[in-house]
Amino acid sequence: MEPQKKKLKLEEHTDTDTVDNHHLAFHQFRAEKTILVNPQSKLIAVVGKFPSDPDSQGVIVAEKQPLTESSLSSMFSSDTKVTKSFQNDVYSQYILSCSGGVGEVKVTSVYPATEAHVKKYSEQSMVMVQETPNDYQTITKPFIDNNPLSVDWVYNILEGRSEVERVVYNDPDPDVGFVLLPDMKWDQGILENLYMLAVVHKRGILSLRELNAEHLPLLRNVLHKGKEMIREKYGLPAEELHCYLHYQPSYYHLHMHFSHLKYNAPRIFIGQSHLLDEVIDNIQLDSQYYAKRTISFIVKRDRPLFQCFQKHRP
Ligand code: M7G
Repeated sequence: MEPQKKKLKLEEHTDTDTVDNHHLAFHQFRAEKTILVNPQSKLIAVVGKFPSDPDSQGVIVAEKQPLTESSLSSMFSSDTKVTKSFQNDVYSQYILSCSGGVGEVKVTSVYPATEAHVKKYSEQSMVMVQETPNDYQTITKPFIDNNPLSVDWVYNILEGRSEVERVVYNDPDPDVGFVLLPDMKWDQGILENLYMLAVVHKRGILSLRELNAEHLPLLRNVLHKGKEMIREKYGLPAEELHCYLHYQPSYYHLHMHFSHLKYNAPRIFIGQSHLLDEVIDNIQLDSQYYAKRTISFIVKRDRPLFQCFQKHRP
């Protein structure tokens, strides 16, 4: 026998209809409890009831629609309200309030952009590279000397020319000091997406590869003071934070990333990130640890660095 379909709480005028053909009357739904909020998936789930059926509960899972090419015309329309968050060198960030159902969009712009920027932001397949100490000297180091993305934006931060009001902490010591501020990728809206950047004052330390025992006081200072300042400013305890370095970085001026443990931060995965705690420990065991070891890293296939590796190690 056909199971009897329950009469659900439908739009008022369809009270006698079944669920198959009609919308739920969302305007009548009373959310009682939020059971999941996922800012990264832009998703919320709630449990609640329709007052006209107090014996039944419903779960509603709501998810924002992703942006598509058709969203662009709304975004770039003259009706869009534009609010600037910050500008540093060629980089700037805005909140666009768009019509046409697109809503609020966080926008990062690079203008004017070089070909290297276009490649950095383009979708590409990834490849794994094993970089020996000799490869570093003969391939990576010459690449860095000739082709790096400009770090003028870093100097603007260190010298107080840009993002001054965004700085959370500045230890001006030339050897162990650093500036802590929100990463361009975090709009400071949702704590679970916390993504902070610590940029060291000392110049000339290109990356993880160049770290040794001489840098231990600097690394410890960033780790401990950075966590303390994030707790003070955002109330987030140290044990809910990641602190790590990327290898390879995009910008060759030493910097560290702090992110919320719940945040699936950009390039947090194996082959790209090195926990600062472990970096310190490795250097304590052997000052030349990062000079001597082979380091594997994942890089986009079209990035100029991978092309250099292909040229030298076809
Ligand atoms: P990376 O590991 O060198 O490169 O990190 P990635 O972008 O490939 O991860 C550099 C970090 O600096 C990134 O997380 C960027 O989002 C961040 N960043 C880059 N720029 C140009 C700026 C900027 O102008 N201001 C701030 N606050 N962060 C930036």
